[in-house]
Amino acid sequence: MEPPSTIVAHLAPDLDCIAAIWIFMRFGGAQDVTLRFVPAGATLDNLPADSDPSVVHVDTGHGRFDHHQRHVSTLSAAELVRRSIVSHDVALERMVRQVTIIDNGLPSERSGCDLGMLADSFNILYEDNPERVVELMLPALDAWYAHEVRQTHMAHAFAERIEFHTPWGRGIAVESPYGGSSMMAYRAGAVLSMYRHSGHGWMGIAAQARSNVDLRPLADKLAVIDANADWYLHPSHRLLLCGTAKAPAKRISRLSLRELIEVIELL
Ligand SMILES: [Mn+2]
Repeated sequence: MEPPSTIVAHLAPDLDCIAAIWIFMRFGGAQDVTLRFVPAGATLDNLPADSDPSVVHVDTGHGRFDHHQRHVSTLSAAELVRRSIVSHDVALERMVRQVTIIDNGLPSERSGCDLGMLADSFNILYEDNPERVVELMLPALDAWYAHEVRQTHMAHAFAERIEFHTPWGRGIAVESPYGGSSMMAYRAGAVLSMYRHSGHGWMGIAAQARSNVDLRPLADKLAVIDANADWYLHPSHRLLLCGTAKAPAKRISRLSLRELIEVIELL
């Protein structure tokens, strides 16, 4: 569809409403759209929703991007917009599924990412300025999308994981442009999670918090066989890192993931 010139949303825009606007702006070519706000349920100038093709209503007005007349808990305004303008995007689908769950008040498995609360809270600060609320939420949605894109990449990389033996139990190693996810490794029963960040060449080894892993002997060994790399042993002895976004290594390891596994297997 052609990008709309005006998007009509409801006052005190919630996460669903803002996500619907965000999808139009980021995926539907509507970067320079004019936003208008009406009481929830109403339409712009009381004209029927969808009567003007350059004006879309999201989450209000009972038009094609409002879900309130449909009474289906698998729908939201964001989901209707996504279906109509984005054909295939796994990260976006994951994200909008959460928006729909939150919008319908269904129990969510994802407690950490409460952007619904953030939108509600901006509406406290900017009660009379819904446009400001949307403006502040857009980068948060960009960040959430980036997170989902990374999760999608990590899931692919995890499917290609290497499993190996350590003195403490199973190890899982992953190489990807985003490093690896120790959560994924632990969930799969690993006690040791290892990754290589293919872009920067950073490497890291993490052990489950409730384990008896001590990475000190490995750190000592690496200090000899990989002496030119900036390996850092965390005081807990459960984290051994050579380069992270927080502390980029000046000298990365020359070892490959396979070579590092061999060192661990020979401990
Ligand atoms: Mn909604």
